[in-house]
Amino acid sequence: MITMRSTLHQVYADPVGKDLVDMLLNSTGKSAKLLDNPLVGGLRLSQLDRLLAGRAPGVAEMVVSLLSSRDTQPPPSPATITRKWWKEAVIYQIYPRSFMDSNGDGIGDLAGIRARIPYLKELGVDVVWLSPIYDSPGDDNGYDIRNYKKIMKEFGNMASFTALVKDLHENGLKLMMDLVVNHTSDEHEWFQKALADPAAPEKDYYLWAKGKNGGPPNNWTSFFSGPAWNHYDETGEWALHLFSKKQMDLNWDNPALRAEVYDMMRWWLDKGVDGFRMDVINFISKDGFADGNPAAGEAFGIRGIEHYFYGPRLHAYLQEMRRESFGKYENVCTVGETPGMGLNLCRLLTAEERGELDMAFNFDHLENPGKSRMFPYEYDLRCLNFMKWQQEYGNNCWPTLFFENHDNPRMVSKVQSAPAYRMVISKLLAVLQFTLRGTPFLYQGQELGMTNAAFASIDDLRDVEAINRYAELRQKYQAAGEDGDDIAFETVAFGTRDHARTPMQWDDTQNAGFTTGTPWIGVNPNYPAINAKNERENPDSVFHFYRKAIALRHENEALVYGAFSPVFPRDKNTLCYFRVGSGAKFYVEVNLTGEDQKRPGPLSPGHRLLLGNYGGTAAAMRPYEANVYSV
Ligand SMILES: [Ca+2]
Repeated sequence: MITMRSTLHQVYADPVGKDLVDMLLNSTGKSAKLLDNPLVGGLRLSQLDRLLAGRAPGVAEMVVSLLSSRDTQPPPSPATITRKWWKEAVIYQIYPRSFMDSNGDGIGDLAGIRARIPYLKELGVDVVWLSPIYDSPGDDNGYDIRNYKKIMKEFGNMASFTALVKDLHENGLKLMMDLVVNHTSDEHEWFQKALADPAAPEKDYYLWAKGKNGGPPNNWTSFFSGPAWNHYDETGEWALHLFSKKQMDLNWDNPALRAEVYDMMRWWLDKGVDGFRMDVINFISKDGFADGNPAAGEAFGIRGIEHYFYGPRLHAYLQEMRRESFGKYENVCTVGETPGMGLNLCRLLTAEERGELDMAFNFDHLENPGKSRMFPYEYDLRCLNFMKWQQEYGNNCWPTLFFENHDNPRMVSKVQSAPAYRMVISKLLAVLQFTLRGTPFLYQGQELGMTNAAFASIDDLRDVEAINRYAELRQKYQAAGEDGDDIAFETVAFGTRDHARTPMQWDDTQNAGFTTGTPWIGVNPNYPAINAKNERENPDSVFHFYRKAIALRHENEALVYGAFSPVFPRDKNTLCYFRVGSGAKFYVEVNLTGEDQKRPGPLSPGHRLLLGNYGGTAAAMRPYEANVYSV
């Protein structure tokens, strides 16, 4: 039991305590080695604030409160791994708005996706995950849902959805839908009913509170800038929105709301959906509306998060969700988007015997320690924390392997902003994704080595997060009497999610073959060189490397279920490991740096190169060289 008298060592010995400390250290770029110092490790929580010279009041109390009121002990790892289809699958994320436009309105659509099924087959993926395609006013590009049982009109209708499911299934592909149930659009009929009649049962589907001193109920901030509350004259109250002003948080403590969500999930499962990716699913349980801790808010860039990133009823709601929806169906796969959840928290969410989710996305590896997406820096691959997840996640849990998604700039551009080694780095990412333990998730265009866009002005951006952040930064500079427009733009241009949302580059015709009309967001001007048509014709392309890597994984069980054993772990410049199982053995060596590196271990005549991003080996490992051998 963790109390204010516990030492930092005792906190770190608690699995969830370890996650919390790691998260705090990571956000400040410090290492857990700090705790090896007995003077630090022996400190009691009650002494923490004095140590930090009063910079973090209330943080110790926050840690005690979380650790004493939540599950903190994941079940132990069993000796064997259960076989599941989704552990063997490769999942491909499509951002429908930017994938393929079939009717020339400049917006990708379901018929466009259908037309590209042969491309997905050629690449060799098994599952398509669609970012939201539900009816939405589009304030956050579909993550603000107006009607859960209707298709966004720009994307098609229920007939085009049914046709897509049929074609995917006939081609041996499964379909994973995005499930956005932490919030709805303010245009959802539930919210509209709540505004129209405060006595309507739907009012209690959302989170309302009275204001304080003429302002919002507490000091929480929204992920998309500004306070996390809107005031409504209709009700005389404030309603919570952790994201945009049009994304209203749902009240999961209301059983009627939960029943509506499960009913909706069954409705989609009955239509043949094979799985769900669940948007910010760990935020659904809130522990009341007390003020957020300012120091924690500073560390995580968001105030109030300790009240909902690991809420008191999270596990209960996920267990109930499984029982009431996807648990009633065969072979459904679920993956949670779980920001802020560390390794042990993810173990609690995904250990098989707990009956919650199959997999979770942890985002720690997407930024270097102490760095954030919104501040320019070059990503150092030596900071990849995969080892921990490969070795400590347990046989009852299964990792996700990903570098890109619709919320993050292109990984190849993060490593090198002017990617001289674009093809080499893109292929290195494939080597890791397809030879480590876990389920690989590709994001559209990653298999072509697509790069960040060069946005010239704020008018080029579409992302609500970036546009709000820009306005906030400008205001800050103006208030300080400075002209900061350029700095404000450069900051958001570096980290904007729009880098991942430029249209898929199909060929070298106008608009990269994405649309015959005007695309909703500009096409990356490098499309005449980087496009699917070129790459399919070139056997050394990034595309064919991904195709071969996917095939290698599909043909070799050892790369899925085989044991993972690292070698030369003290060499920080390279990452080397064996995968062993089913009578096969593979050796993987990766140079994580942009310089030549001495090979940490010798290759013998028994090492046969199967896949390598230089097409052969040399005496030294060249910049970002990555090779897979059979041994
Ligand atoms: Ca269209």
